[in-house]
Amino acid sequence: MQKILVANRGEIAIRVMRTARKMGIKTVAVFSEADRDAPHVRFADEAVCIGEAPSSKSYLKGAHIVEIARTMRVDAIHPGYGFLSENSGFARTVTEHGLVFIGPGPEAIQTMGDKLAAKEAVKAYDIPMVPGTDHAISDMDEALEVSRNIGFPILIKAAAGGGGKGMRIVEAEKELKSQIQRAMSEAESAFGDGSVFIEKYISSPRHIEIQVMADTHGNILHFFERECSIQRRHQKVVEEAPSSVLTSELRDRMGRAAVDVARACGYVGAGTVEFLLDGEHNFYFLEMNTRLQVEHPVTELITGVDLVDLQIRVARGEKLPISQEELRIRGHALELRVYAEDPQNDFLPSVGKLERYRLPEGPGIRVDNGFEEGMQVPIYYDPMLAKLITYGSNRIEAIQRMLEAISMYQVEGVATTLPFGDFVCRHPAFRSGDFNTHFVREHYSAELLRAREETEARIAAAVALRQYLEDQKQLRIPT
Ligand code: MV4
Repeated sequence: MQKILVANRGEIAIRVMRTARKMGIKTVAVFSEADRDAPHVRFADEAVCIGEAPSSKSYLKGAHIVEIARTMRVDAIHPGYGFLSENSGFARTVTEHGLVFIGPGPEAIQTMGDKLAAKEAVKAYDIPMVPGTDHAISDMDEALEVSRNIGFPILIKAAAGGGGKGMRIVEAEKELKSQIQRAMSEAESAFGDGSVFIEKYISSPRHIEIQVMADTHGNILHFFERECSIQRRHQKVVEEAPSSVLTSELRDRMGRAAVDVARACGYVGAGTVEFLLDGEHNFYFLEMNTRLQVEHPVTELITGVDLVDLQIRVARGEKLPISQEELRIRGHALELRVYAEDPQNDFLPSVGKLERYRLPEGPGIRVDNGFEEGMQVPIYYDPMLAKLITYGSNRIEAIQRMLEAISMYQVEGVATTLPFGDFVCRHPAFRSGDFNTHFVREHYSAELLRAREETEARIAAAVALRQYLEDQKQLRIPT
C-alpha cells in the first residue's frame, strides 16, 4: 500500500493522514470548493477538488471519488466517519474498482445498518438484548400484545435508524397505535424504509460502547469500553475511557459479547459495539457502528495503540500484531468535542470567522484539530472544530488536565462548547461518576452557565481593580 485517499475533511482527514505518513504511505486529500484553504488539504501530499460546497455535491459523491482515486493511482480509500463511511454501496464500488476499502466488507455494513438484521445476525450467540420484537411491526394487535407483555413505557425504533434517529417513547397503551403509525411514516420518509420494532424502554441507562478490531485471519480483539453518556439530543459531547462503573468482570463479559457481535457478522477492521447499561448493571446490545468513531482517541490513550495504524495493517491483509492478553488499560482519558455551537443558546451553530484560535498544549493534552486562526467555519458541514483529549494516571488527573486545557484554549469569533466542557468537569455528578444519559437534561441549563461566567467576570473585575489601585499607590510615591 503506497498511497491512500482520505474521503473526508477536517480533523479526521488529518488524523488518518498523520498515521499514513508515519507508516510511509503517501496521502491524497479531496476537498470541496468551501475547503480549498482547509488544513487537511495542505496536510496531504496531493489534493483534488471534488465539487461544490454542499456535501451532496462533493464528499458524498462516491463514484466520483473512486474515479479520482483511480486517476491518482491510489491503492486504498479511508472513509473516516460520517459521509460515505457506512455506505455499503460505496464500500462495494471501491472494491469493484480494484481498490482497498479501509473498513469492513459491504455485507457487514449492510447487516449492521439494519437494526433488525443486526439482531438476527447475533441471535446464534448469547448476546443480551433488550426485550422486544425481533421483526418489523405490521400488526397492531401483535404490537399491543407485545407491549403489554413487556410493560410500558416502551420504545419504538426504526430498523433503518440508529444513533437515536426515529425513536419514540410510548408511555401508555392509548398512545400506542398513533405512535406506531407516526413512527412508520417518519421512518419511510427519512430512510425509505418504514420498518419499526418495539423494545422495552430502559429509563436511565448509561451508554457504554466497546471498541473492536478484526483481521482477515479470524482474530478479533476488543479494546475495552468508552463511556459516552454525556450527550445532548443524541450528540455526544464528553466521552471517557475507562468507564467508572465497570468492574473488571463486567468489562470482560461486555468485551467478549462485543467480539461475538463482530464474529457474528464476519467483521473486518475497526468497529464499535454499543450497549446500554441499566441501574442494576445489566447490559444490552443495541447496535454496531461499522466505522472508526469520533471518540476513538480515548481508547488509544488508555491502551497505547494507534487504531488507524491497525486499520491499515488489517486492510493490507496482515494479522493483528497483538493479543487480547497483551492489552491493558493504563490511566484514564477524556474527550471534549469542541463544537462551534453556543451552549448559552440551545447549542445553536455559531458560524463566523475564527478571529483568534490558539490550541492548548502540554503533557497529557492531545488536540485532534481541523481548523486554524483566520478561517471561516463553513455552514455546510458538522460544526465540530476539534476534539480536546486529555490523559492522566487516574480519572481526577484527567479531569484536572481537561480543565487546564480548556482554560488554555483560546477561541474568539465564534461561541464553542468549551464552557460547557468546563461545566461538566466541575459538576459533582460528573466528578463522582454517578450519571447517566440524562446528565445534560438533569444538570445543565444556560442560566447556570451564565451565572457561573458572571461570577468569574466579577472576580476578574475585582482582581483588576485591586491591581489598578495598587499601581496608583506606587505611582503617587513622590520622587
Ligand atoms: C434505547 C434507550 C432506552 N431503551 N433503547 C439512543 C441511541 C441509539 N443507539 C439507541 N438509543 C437509546 N436506545 C432502549 N430500549 C435509550 C436510548 C437513548 C440513548 C442511548 C445512548 C446514549 C444516549 C441516549 C439518549 C437517549 C436515549
